[in-house]
Amino acid sequence: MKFKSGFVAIIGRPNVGKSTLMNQVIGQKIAIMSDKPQTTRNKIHGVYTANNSQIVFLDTPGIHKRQSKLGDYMNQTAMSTLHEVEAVLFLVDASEGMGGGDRYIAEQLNSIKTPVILVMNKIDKIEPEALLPMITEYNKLHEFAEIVPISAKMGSNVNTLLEQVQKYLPEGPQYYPDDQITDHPEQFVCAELIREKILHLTREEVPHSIAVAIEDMSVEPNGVVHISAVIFVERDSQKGIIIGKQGALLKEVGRRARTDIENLLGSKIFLELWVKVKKDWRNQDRVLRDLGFHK
Ligand code: GDP
Ligand code: K
Ligand code: MG
Repeated sequence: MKFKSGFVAIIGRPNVGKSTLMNQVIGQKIAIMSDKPQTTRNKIHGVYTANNSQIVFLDTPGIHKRQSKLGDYMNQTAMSTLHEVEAVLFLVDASEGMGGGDRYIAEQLNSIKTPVILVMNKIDKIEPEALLPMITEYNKLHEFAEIVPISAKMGSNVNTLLEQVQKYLPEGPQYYPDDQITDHPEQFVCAELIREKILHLTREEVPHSIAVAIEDMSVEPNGVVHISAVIFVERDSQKGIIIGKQGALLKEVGRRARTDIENLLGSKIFLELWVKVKKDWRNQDRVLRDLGFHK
């Protein structure tokens, strides 16, 4: 049997469970998850190797309405990816029904030739009878190659989904070794884990105004990994929020991030966190490039 391989994009409006699905498939936490939209900013590659085939998943930033240069970047990244892949997984939240955001994406999909698999997620939250009318609605908007209901969180029917995806892979090389699950540098994942903790610990006004950059990551002679990270905010008031009363919030961010990063790297770490104000960074091309948002 010849080896099959290919790239598959996971798209869908924010919070439908794209990162949860990828983590479920890959079996390890690589894309950060939260209940706030726009958690994922870059494309994250997850690699799944099994049954004489390799699927490279691209977890795209959510497609959403234009707000800022960062928003534009995220839309472009998401749409341009769809032409480059063997199949598209269009994730929707079956527990919420079709919304304007889902409709918008389904319509965008009519401009690409790539097969689209409609993945109806969060079925653990609904009665099975609720699926059929929703499928009828979605079928009016696009001719889907397959329709697969799943629960990314519980792992239900995810194997069926993987089998369906494998059908669309052409013969191809093994791009990554068996044991590799992501092609992102560890530094990027560490920065994302720190950002995730801030999202979890702050309210609405902060999350979209932060970026995290790892300034230094080095191994000390005793094996401890020393990481120095900078949290960028847009305003002085946000700096105050992130630091918290007597540094309490930043300390908690560090405590939680350290646990996850130690699990990721498999070694003890020493984490230094700094908070810096970079005014209006979301609308500055140069700053975006420095932070790793490549165009
Ligand atoms: P993304 O923005 O599309 O990447 O969504 P996330 O993967 O970050 O998930 C958003 C929220 O939905 C998180 O709170 C997840 O725990 C939750 N979620 C994702 N998949 C499921 C599922 O299958 N069932 C349930 N009940 N919750 C889910
Ligand atoms: K999210
Ligand atoms: Mg995500």
